[in-house]
Amino acid sequence: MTRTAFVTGATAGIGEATVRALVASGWRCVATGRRKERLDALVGDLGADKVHPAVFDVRDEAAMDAAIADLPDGFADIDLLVNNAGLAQGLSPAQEADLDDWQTMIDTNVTAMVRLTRKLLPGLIERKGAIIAIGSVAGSYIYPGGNVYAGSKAFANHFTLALRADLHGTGVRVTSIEPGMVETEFTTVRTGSRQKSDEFYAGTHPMTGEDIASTIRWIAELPAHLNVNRIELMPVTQDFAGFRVARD
Ligand code: NDP
Ligand code: 8X3
Repeated sequence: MTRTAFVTGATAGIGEATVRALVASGWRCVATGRRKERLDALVGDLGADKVHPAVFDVRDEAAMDAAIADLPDGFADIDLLVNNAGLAQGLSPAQEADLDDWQTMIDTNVTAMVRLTRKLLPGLIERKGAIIAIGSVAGSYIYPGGNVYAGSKAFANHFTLALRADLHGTGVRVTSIEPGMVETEFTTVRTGSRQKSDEFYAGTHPMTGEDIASTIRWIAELPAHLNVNRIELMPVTQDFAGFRVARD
């Protein structure tokens, strides 16, 4: 039987690669994002029988409700929720950061994720489905300028693990995927500059959206009795050493 995934943030990066990987393995996908033309292109590439485009801003609860209510036959019974949509804005130290940037990250990475999860949970329980969330190494290891992004991803990592506890006995599988550097549009969005993004990844051999997508697909297709609780991935060139001291 064809299974259906609901993948947020499918207009770019990890989410787009995830839709492509899942469809290649026979899944149907609800693909979400604000950029309609990107979702239309995905439907054009993969087929309207495989991809349903749901264009909405995840911060808009009414739009989220309408997108869920409007799911057509064949896409309405969700077996897998991929909580992927998210962003960082800015790298300024907390004392200089823009409060609007902080609010955008909280609204997107925290509020929208928990809202969508809560709304889809009854169906996921009914079908003994799965939730895979994209947290981040930024939720475990601190770097300067990470502040609210790091906090939002610590929330994502822990909310996902907490879901596992609440869903104990339901048969729903829950996984927190926590990647390090993945070259997507993430750093262009964070810095507002494609050039800064190119400089950030230059020479680092970062992971790709496809690397994370193949991990998502692997986890989604494991036998029903097996749960990967959390998985942390980094490119070989990145590590987690971070202690610093300030001297007089
Ligand atoms: P991209 O910028 O390439 O993709 C982000 C996706 O999120 C886009 O599809 C975007 O769609 C969607 N999105 C952002 N804000 C909204 C919104 N308000 N409403 C709807 N959709 C939204 O970045 P990545 O693929 O790298 O990021 C995906 C996830 O992975 C994020 O949660 C990020 O925090 C996480 N992550 C990324 C890492 C990296 O190094 N790249 C490392 C660890 C975690 P649109 O703009 O069309 O709305
Ligand atoms: C972003 C991961 O390593 O670029 O979530 O900060 S990193």
